[in-house]
Amino acid sequence: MNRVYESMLKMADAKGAGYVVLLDPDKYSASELADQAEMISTYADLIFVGGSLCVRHDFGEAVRSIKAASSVPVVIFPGDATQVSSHADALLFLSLVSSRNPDLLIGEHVKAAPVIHRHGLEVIPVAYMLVESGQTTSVQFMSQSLAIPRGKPEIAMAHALAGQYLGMKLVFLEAGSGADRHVPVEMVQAVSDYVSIPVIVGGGIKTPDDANRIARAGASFVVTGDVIEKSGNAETLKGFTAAVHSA
Ligand code: 1GP
Repeated sequence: MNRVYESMLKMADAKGAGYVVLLDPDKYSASELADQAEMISTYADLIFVGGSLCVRHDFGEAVRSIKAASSVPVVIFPGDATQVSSHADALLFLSLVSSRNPDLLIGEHVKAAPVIHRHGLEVIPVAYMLVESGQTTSVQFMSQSLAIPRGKPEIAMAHALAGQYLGMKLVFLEAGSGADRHVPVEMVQAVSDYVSIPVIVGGGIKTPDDANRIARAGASFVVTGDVIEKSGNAETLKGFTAAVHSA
């Protein structure tokens, strides 16, 4: 029942780091979603699906069309407890460990758990951490939580280790979609060196060079969303994939 997680571990091992593209259903029409998923899955190792809100589509329907067009695993990266679908291969069970908001630490999870169980979805528990990016991102506003200061890697390290001790399988360092500044490379390095579970880094990664430096600092997975939405074409994807895998 850990099929996707096991394949992520093997992927990170074999390639040094995996390249993930986030598809936020609200950014596309129904037909664009399928086209994007098909193109992305030619280059990326994984597709994450989710967003702070899902106002344009029925979430389950969006996941179904992405999955039908994709040749790589499709993993839900949920904005809230309503973003669950049996069409995905797995779901990131995110606990926002950087917050002190009980709803985001356990409350949404209680609402989602019976639905996930009914769907028989693979669940991957994740220590999700919001890192200061210099602006108010959607995730920061929606979670109404404080981000970890950029210059305090030791705070990020302690949160990541606490997540690991609680049994979480991944750490996710998040600057927020469209952030001006991605998570500092020094913080990625410090957290990756400190914990023994894989580290995912996303938010504000705009160039293949950024992605390469983050992977070289120890990230097991690098996520981009915004840059593919804005300039999304096969060449951009190819550049990011090569940069992450060559790290
Ligand atoms: C957001 O980490 C993801 O949750 C991706 O961020 O859209 O800025 O690439 P971007």
